[in-house]
Amino acid sequence: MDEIPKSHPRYHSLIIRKKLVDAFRQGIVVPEGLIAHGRGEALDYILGEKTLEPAYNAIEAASALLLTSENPVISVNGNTAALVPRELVELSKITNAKLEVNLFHRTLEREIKIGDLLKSYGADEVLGIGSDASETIPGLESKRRFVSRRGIYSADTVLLALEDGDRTEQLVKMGKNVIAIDLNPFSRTARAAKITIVDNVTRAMPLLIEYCKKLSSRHPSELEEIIRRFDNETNLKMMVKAIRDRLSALSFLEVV
Ligand code: PTJ
Repeated sequence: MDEIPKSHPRYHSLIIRKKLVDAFRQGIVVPEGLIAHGRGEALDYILGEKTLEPAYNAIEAASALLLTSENPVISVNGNTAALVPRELVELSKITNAKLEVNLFHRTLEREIKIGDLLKSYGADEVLGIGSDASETIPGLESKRRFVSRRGIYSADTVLLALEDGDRTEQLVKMGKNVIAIDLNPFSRTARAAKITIVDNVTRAMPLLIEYCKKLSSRHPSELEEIIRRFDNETNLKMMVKAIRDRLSALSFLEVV
């Protein structure tokens, strides 16, 4: 593929596309993942491709929750492995969270490739591969239902990104704290999660790392207060308002 010139006005966006297409060619991302990215890209365009205030609040609460959880797990799919492999591993180390591969379009070959990719970035262990995913999430029919006993099955907190709503809802029914990263504030995942970060995973993950580092010296009671103060529904409403304001600001395009 041709080099993307740094001077291109949409350089960052093109780099993200390239990462996904390369990972698709390597068998890490599925074609459906490229379509899902297109939806995300459109939403991100409306956000102005930047992290908005409500997302910062959600990132702070999510960091506090990860730091106070006993068995946090970071769920990894094809798109997140392609976009933020280094950050997934770094966040898992800072928060003592396990990494688990959990795919909608599940094949053993992809699980192994994603596991190997994370290990190449320094992960010591990657759960959910092959027979390790021996437990089942009740009430779920997709192949996402197969999870690791030591991982998502017994987790108190699960961080996931680019997810379909079904599994989020079932994880919540299992009593888990779900932290979702999803550019779509209207999705079932966004509404079902305890904390939803409406932001691009490529911006949200480095910020989560930064906030976890910053908050790690705080007393647990302070972290619990941050979590207690956060209300997902209110935060999503603030996000929708921010989107509405952005669209109004763009209304100079209106044809009268
Ligand atoms: O790798 P697999 O087999 O597990 O499959 C992964 C995909 C992404 C194909 C699967 O989870 C899927 O179909 O997801 P959905 O239902 O299309 O949901 C993806 C959600 O993520 C949508 O709400 C998108 O707006 C959002 N999204 C897309 N790109 C990003 C994003 N959110 C945050 N950051 C992004 N870069």
